Amino acid sequence: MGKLKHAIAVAVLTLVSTVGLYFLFRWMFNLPTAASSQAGPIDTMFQSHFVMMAFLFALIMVMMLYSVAVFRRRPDDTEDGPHVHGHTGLEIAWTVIPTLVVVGFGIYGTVVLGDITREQDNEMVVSVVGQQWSWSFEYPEQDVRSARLVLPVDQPVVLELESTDVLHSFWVPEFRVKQDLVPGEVKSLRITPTELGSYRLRCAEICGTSHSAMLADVEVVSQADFEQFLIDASFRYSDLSPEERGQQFYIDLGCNGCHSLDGTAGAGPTWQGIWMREEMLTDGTAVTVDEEYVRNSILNPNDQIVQGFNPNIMPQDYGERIPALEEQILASEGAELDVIADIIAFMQTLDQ
Ligand code: HEC
Ligand SMILES: [Cu+2]
Repeated sequence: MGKLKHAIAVAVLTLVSTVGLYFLFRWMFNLPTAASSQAGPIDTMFQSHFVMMAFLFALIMVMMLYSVAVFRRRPDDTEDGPHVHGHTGLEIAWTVIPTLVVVGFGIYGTVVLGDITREQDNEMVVSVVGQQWSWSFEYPEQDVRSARLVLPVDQPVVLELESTDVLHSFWVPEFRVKQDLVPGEVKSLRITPTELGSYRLRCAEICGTSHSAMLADVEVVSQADFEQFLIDASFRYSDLSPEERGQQFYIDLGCNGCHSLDGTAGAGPTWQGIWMREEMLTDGTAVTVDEEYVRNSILNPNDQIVQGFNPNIMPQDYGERIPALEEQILASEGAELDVIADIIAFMQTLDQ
């Protein structure tokens, strides 16, 4: 075979391997759904890197394996191989071409970075606070706080990221972009979500023992659903009086399913006139409905059973649900509330 034939064979094998490897890489490093307008240029850049990686890997491997196979020593060949003293043209080529490719990728990356971080028209501001180990969100223009990030589809958003303690990193893989949160600084990140759906925000910077649990729900919703979210989220327990809050908890925690307010019988005793009422218990003792008794009745419902009622009817999990609700309110409203104290305040308004 002449030199040209070898060159053609290597070129064809390299081309075929490049295409094969490119699809292998795409399959191996399969990217999640692209859900923001920033994802487009980033994915194109990813693909171009995959092409380059596939080509370089194919080029080296094909040349090496081809030489091993085709130019191997034959049994009767005892001659030395020819001495090669270098090839100036080749050396210039393999210096200049990679330099141009690397510089080219550098310029390309800079252009894409400029593209995805550029200020857009009509941006909505959302401030994001990361702390060990949770996220909270505030919509300053709408005066709303939330424990999940809800974004209207196709609306350009600028996130203003702050950390209260250590480094964290804001990363929603479907949006592609990622930004570190640096204590003492406000970092910004631009996203225009383009696909309705539910995503997961995860902290991408090791930040302590519960780093892996530093997650938050992200929802991309229609403009109408976003308006509804703002209405729902602008309701704040901390804006109500303790008595009003207690009434709200009575409904939100489902107490109203079993405890009436008007004296009618239900699965549990009516709350009409409950405060400071004398209650007969199934163990024969009498008790006054005071703070201690109410707390115990909620947290340990089977401890003291009111005569005429059954144990195991009242849910046993308020000891977990109430602290969870308090934590949720702390995250979304920044207010430290005592749910049971508010329920008691409500009970005190329910005289005969
Ligand atoms: C599925 C029904 C059910 C739900 C829901 C329920 N309870 Fe009860 N509750 C009962 C029953 C039955 C009793 C009576 C047995 C007992 O003393 O545990 C009771 C008793 C009580 C008592 C003692 C009442 C008295 O008259 O001495 C308090 C206080 C109480 N519940 C508070 C609550 C609160 C607060 C909630 C909501 C956070 C709630 N309950 C939700 C069924 C329920
Ligand atoms: Cu973190």
